[in-house]
Amino acid sequence: MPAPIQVWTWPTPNGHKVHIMLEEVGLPYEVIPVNIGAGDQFRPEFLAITPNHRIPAIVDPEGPEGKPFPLFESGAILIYLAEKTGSALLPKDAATRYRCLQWLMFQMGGVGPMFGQYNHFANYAKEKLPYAIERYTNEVARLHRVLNKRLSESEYLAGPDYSIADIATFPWIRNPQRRNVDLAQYPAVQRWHDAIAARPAVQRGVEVLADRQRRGPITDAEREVMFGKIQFAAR
Ligand SMILES: N[C@@H](CCC(=O)N[C@@H](CS)C(=O)NCC(=O)O)C(=O)O
Repeated sequence: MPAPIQVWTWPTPNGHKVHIMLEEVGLPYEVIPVNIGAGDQFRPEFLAITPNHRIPAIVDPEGPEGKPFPLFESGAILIYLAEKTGSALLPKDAATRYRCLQWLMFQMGGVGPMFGQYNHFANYAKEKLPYAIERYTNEVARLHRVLNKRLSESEYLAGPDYSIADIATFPWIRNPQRRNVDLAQYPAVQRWHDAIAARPAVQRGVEVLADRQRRGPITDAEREVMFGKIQFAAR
């Protein structure tokens, strides 16, 4: 039995990617909660693993050359865990593998940051700026259209099989009401979402730390931690 992988995490879409992946590949793992609304991401023990003070991060006690190995950035973690386990979730065939990486990068560089900005301006910002809300509403809709086109032509993002590209994207598509999106407008995305949501590993993954999930509007204290001086202090 391999030593458990430490997962420094919180129940957010980027955290869920890693929880789902670990459940899919069946590696043992130990969850270390990092309460990002309370400022745990700035604790020295977490900064020793990631200078970016964002979840998720992992420490594999049996990393390359058998040494403990810290890693941050959810996309890199998905690739690492797929390669570590030899999983077909990172396809072996060259063309499908690059297609998988292409859609993984599309999630990391497009879906995640743009949906995140939508959340910021529509849900977190005190001042509601119409230009910003309109821009990110349009971008969220555009990205759903791109996904819908791809998924009208292909069962999953990389091709006929479920892959780390789907694992990265799914947590951002679930709970569409948080982005004021009606998935019925994107029938191929809805079909894909429902297939992934039915997977037992996915159901277990999204339950990790579910009892710690933030409910209701953001508080002033959380806003200060996430967007105030603490966030931007030199470290
Ligand atoms: N590109 C990073 C993004 C990580 C990220 O933004 N994590 C958020 C939670 S989903 C976070 O830790 N936020 C804490 C903060 O903003 O202080 C990844 O995919 O791992």
